[in-house]
Amino acid sequence: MSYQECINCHTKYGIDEIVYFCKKCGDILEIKMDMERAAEAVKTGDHKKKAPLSVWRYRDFMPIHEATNVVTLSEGGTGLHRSERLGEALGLTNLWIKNEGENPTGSFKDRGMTVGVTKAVELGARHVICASTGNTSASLAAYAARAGIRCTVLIPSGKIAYGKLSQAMIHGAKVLQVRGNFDEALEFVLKLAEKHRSIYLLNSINPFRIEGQKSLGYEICEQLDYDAPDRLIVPVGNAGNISAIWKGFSEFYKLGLLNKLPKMTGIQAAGSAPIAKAIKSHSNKIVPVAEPETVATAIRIGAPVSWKKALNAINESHGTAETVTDEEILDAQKLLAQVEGIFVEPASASSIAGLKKLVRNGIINKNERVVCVTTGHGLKDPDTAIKMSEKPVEVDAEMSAIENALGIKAQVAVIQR
Ligand code: AN7
Repeated sequence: MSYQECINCHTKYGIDEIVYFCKKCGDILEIKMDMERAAEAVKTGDHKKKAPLSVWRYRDFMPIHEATNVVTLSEGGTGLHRSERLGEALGLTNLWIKNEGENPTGSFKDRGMTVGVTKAVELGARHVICASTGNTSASLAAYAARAGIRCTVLIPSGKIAYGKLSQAMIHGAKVLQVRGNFDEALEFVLKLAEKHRSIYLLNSINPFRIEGQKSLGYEICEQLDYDAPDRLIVPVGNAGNISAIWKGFSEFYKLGLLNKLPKMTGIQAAGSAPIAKAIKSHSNKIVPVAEPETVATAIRIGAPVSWKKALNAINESHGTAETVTDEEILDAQKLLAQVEGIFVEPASASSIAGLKKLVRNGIINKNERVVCVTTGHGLKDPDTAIKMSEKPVEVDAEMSAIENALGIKAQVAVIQR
């Protein structure tokens, strides 16, 4: 049987107990997977027979009862794209992009929500809630709609990208725009879920979300034929994803499916980088940022809840963390879109911007096999994309005007017989 365990004092909790923080020490929890069940699945190859590459291919690795119907929109199974042209531009020979924008609501959050909302329904919850910089709310709203349960999302007023807001709204969530930042909104949902026990909390402190997201690590392993990359680069906000991906790789390692582990490398926006600062100063604690600021609104988070898990992932894997400026983020977004055809939102592009900086600084060497995770689709934030791109040229509806605009000479048509 799998169970929940405090990451600090290791107090154990049952898999069907609704508990968000350790009752003894207040720290966050993680799921300890049923290793016997997983090992059996590996031995028989059952997980591969069950489904194509996707979150639920790993059902035997998930803390969900066998009889439960899952709430799914076909998440995971995203592309791992060999990126030769981008690699060349950055001076790398073996670069890959794992593009999480290919998920049903356009971000990696769907991996966590399919498991989190399935668990919510399994526990009998009829109302789910989260605080969000945008993608979590879009995803939760969709999965709650799919499950037919009530959904409330708290978002920072005026600071989330329009695409994400439109998703939460059209899926019928109750959207509360809090006059404050994400960290403040999160404080409220934590208190609300403690006070009103019928409301089930689905922020990434909920360890069932992390279980879904760990499939990102599993999939990369499978897509690389069980030969782990040398390095995994991912944007970091609340730090759930980097922790989840590390959990995925570590579990496959413990199951004997891998013989090495990647260096986990977290990238944060310079204006909201408590984890990168802690890593750079060799500290085992973070100093929260009171007023986080960045164009990458998805990762505008000053007090990441999973900071301890993230520091552990980075340190244990001998990885690192780096900061990038807004300008570097936007340049990377454009570069990726124009040399690889992959359109991602600014927060996602921070992994590419970080890669560029780490290559430049000699931290990453040119032959490392690097996987960059791009976490969310570019259409989430069309305003930013339009602002930084070449403006469309308006032309008269005439051939000569169009040729003029293209800088090609008008030619006299030769009619061939
Ligand atoms: C595109 O939606 O926190 O480090 O509330 O949307 O796991 O928090 C979003 C985070 C990276 C950071 N890239 O992941 C939310 C939210 C994108 C994101 C992150 C987010 P974590």
